[in-house]
Amino acid sequence: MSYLTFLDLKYRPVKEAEAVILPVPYEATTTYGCGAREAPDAVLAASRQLEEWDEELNLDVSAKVRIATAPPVTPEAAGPQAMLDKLRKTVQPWIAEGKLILAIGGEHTVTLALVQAAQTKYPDLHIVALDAHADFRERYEGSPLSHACTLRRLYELGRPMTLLGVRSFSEEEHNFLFVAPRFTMFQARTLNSPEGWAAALAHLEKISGPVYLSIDADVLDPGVMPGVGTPEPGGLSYYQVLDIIRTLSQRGPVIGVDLVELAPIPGHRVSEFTAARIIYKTLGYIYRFGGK
Ligand SMILES: [Mn+2]
Repeated sequence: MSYLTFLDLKYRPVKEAEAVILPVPYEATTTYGCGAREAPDAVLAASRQLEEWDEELNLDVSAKVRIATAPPVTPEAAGPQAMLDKLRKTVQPWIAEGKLILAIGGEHTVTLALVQAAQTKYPDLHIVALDAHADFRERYEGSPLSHACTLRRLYELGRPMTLLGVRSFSEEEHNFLFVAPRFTMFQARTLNSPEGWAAALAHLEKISGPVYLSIDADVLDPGVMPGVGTPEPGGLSYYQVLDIIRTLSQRGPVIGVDLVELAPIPGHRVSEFTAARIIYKTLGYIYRFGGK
C-alpha cells in the first residue's frame, strides 16, 4: 500500500484488525494557526520512530493487538456535514464489529461523527474531552459545525460529559457551562493543585460504562505540544494526560479515541512525536487494563 502505517507495521486490512488507526485530515473552519490537515501523515511518520516496547506496561502492544492503519478519510468538497456523514458511514461497520477506532484529526469537528457512530453501539457512553478550550459556542463564524462548537454539539447528543484541562472560554460559554446538567468540568488550574488533581481522578474512577475519549492536542501545555492552532498557556503535562487515560482505562471500557487539532510545525518534530506516543500509550492502556 502506498500510504503510511502506524509504527511502520506491515499492512493489515481493517477487517482483520482489533484496533484501527484512522487518519482524518479534515480542516475547514480553523481560525488561527492552521495545518490540522497535515497532522495524520505527520503523526504516522513520527510513529515509525517509536519503540514498540511499552516501557511502563512491559509489553509490546503491537504484538498483542492486531492494529490496522485505515486509508485516510479525505475531506468532502460539499462541506462539513457531508464530511461528517462520510466519516460516520466509514466507521459505523467497524464499530458494529467491536473494533476500537483511534482517529487522528484533523480539526475537532470530526469527533462529532465518531461519537454519533459509537453511540449506535454504546448508547450509554460517557464523553470525556481533554481540551484547552470549551468549544461550547452555539455557533462560530456562522457555522454550528465549527471546531469552536464541537463540544456543544457533542453535549447535545444527550450523554454525560466530562471536560478536563480547559483554560479559555467566552462569556456565553461560561454562562452555559456552570449551569449545564450532566456536565463536569475540571479546569487546568484546578488540575494543577494536588486537591483538584485528586478530585478529578476520583471523578474519572467513578464513571461507569463505556467512555469515548476525545483529546484535543492543545490540552497539553504548549511547551510540550507547540504544534496546535491556538496554543493556550498553562496546559497539562504529558504525564498528567497519560494518568488521565490510564485511570479511564482501568475503570472500565474506553470504546473510542480521537486525537485532534494537531498542527505540525515544519521542521519541529516534537508535537507529532508526542501525539504518536500518546496514541500508542492509549492503545497500550486499553489493551492492558480494558480488555480490548
Ligand atoms: Mn477543541
